[in-house]
Amino acid sequence: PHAVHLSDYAPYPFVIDGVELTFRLDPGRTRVISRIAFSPNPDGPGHSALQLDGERLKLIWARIDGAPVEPRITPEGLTCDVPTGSFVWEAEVEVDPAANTALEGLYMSNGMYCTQCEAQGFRRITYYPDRPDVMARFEVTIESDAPVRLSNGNPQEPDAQGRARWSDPWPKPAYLFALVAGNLTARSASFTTRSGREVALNVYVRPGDEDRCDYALDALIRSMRWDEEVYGREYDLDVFNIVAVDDFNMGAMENKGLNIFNSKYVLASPQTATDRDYEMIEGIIAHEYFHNWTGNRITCRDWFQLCLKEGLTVFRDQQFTGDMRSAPVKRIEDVLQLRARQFREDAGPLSHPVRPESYIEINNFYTATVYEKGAEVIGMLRRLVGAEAYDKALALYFDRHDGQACTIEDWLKVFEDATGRDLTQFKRWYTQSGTPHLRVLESWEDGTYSLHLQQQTPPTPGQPEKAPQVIPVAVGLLDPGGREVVPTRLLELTQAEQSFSFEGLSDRPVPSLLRGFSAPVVIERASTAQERALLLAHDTDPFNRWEAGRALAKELLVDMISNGTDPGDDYPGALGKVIEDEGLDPAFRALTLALPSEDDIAQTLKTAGITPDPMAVHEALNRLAVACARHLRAPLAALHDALAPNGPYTPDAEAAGRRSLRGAALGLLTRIDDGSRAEAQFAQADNMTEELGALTALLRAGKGHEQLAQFERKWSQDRLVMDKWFSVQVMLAAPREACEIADRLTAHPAFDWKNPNRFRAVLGGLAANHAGFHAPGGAAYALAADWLIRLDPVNPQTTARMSTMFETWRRYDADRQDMMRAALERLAAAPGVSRDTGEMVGRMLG
Ligand code: HT7
Ligand code: ZN
Repeated sequence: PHAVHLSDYAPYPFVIDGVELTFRLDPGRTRVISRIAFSPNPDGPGHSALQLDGERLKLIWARIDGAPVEPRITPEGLTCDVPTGSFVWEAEVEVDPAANTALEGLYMSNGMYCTQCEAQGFRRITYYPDRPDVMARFEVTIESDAPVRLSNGNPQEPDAQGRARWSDPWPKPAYLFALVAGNLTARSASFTTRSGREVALNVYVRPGDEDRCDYALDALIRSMRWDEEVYGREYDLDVFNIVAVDDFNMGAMENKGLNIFNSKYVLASPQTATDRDYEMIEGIIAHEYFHNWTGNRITCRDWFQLCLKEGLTVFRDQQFTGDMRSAPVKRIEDVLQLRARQFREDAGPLSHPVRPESYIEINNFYTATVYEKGAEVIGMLRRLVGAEAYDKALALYFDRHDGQACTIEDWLKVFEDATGRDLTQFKRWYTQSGTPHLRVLESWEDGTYSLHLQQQTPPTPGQPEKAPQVIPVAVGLLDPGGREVVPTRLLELTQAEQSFSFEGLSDRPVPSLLRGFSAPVVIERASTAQERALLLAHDTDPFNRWEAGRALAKELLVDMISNGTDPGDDYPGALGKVIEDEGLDPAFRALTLALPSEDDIAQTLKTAGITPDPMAVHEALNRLAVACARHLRAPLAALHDALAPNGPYTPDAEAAGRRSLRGAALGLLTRIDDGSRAEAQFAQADNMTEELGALTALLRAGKGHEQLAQFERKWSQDRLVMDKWFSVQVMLAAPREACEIADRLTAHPAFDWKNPNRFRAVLGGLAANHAGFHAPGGAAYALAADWLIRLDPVNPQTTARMSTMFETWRRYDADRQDMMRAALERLAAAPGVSRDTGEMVGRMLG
């Protein structure tokens, strides 16, 4: 397979004046009739043959200006000679949705037709220039006896034969096309935009699921209002439809006016969804809705610019959740995610820039780097120019580029024009891969405190040398008593090394560095446990307060693992002060109480030059948890009692925060008690957060087998809850049992391995059990590889994505490296390995 390069971009030779599509739906033989009006592109290369993308299509006939033609067909598309000037292409193709297990293009899920076209799925529906810079208006006719037939845009009266018709007035690239047909039922509401447009809102689900749509509908309404209030963006069609689908490769898709969602991110009731599920639903509904402006109205010129829409839309959904819930708590959650997924990616063989320069399979670049680091880059830009200038730049962006397919250069030019700032150096955040490390040295003399900052980015694949980046470092200073003596100041580090001074201080201060996690970097600073404890107790910046606790835990764990030391009482004591502080948000206290993950500790050890032993990491974390539980037994029990539900479940942030603190307390207590507290919570729970919280506390402590069986009996008919049942028992299994449990579950009658959610629950659960996945002997590596090899021909996209469970293989000892490499080599050598998986494995083996 050949690589595509950013530098090879060339405009398409034609523009499209209109597209008409007719679908005759049939499970095994759907016919798609297209009529596409082409004209020469004035910005194109001049007269050319017509080249259309197309894969797995059976061409029935084709015509140009009404005359039959016989194009040259390859597995990737077709070429056809065309007249100079404008012409009309017409064709009929046949596709087989029932046989489409890859879940790209037109496929079936539980008897319902649906589509997934991003990134390049439309070419599996009909012959078309399947590239984001070709934008066109679509008219769609659907012939099917399904009661619900949907496409993009506004619904039209059915035609004379009763066929459903849709008209989308907004030009769009093919990746935003969508069609849904089936026996669905809707929950509906309406929204009036600020200019008075009445918009019908519908959430379509399988019959029986309609009582689980209210939260999604409410989140949609709040997203629409927020985008008007904060970004001045209004919705632009008469309807906004959301459809929940059980078989879906990712979370959701922002098709114009017809968002399609993994049902996991739509359906919620207190009994079946956890607080985390509710928060994810709110965030993903918002994310897809916000794409209507950042992605749809202004789209990407080519797939290298993916971060243009994804980074900005993630940044917007993070702002939204911060506004709906607690901004500091949201920031901590986002940084936890960034470190767990993006820093991990950047530290391994899959590291790539936020704007990559080449790819073999674009689906492999929907990564934490493009999404989450892409969002961080926007956050830094906002921090550097200020909130007001950011708003001005965004207004200019929407004004200047509405209806266009744009690049990162366009985006940065808007900021340069709006602020007068030169962003040449800032652009390196888009082009350089790797996580910068910031070494911090300090001096103190005559009331002047100086910070000497040095930046350095380790080499990454294809980028041995790095140039200095612009790093916004938010700093505050505390005096030794914990009083803030210098409030937050934004330092702009632009050189490889630079010093910054603070004068007129009476005592040597304790710095609070990188407040709010002002840049996605790793700070290297030798600091004492006393300093950390001071920040944990007194920092005015909530993020750094949490960060100080986290750093204390990590340093202690590294010491326990490397030197065999005991956990001691200092860390549990410092935690105790936070959890008992009634003035602090319970959600914040819960985050402070949570220990770092095993994967995080393994990565921390590696960065410190120590080869992690997953079993030692597991054991140290257990010991620390037990020490915290013993030290804090009384306050934890008091919290668990005091935070017991005192009314019916509500999913709001405040109630969820109380439950998360209660859950964290229970998790620790169950490690040292006989399990009766968790068993009682499990038996009494009237909501999934409390029920699953109790079950996970029991499983983590090696108990709860009876509860696991009860849970299965109770929920065997609920597919989303059963995904939880499959995943928790693998994820929380003891290291030496995890692989056997996963293996046993793959033989369970409900293990429908072609369903991505179910496959991820078991095999993803195994990979998420750090010590279980890396348990001695390598059985988990082999089991995971066996299943990935089996899934690849059926669903390459999900296989390739899940193969990243092996991306850290170079982190471990020689024995584990050999076994993980062998698993990857087996995947690479699988007969007919997909382009998706082949590319990922090739990059991982480097
Ligand atoms: N823009 C959407 C990405 C997506 C996707 C990409 C590749 C293959 C399948 C996919 N499903 C959805 C989702 C988003 O970022 O909003
Ligand atoms: Zn997105």
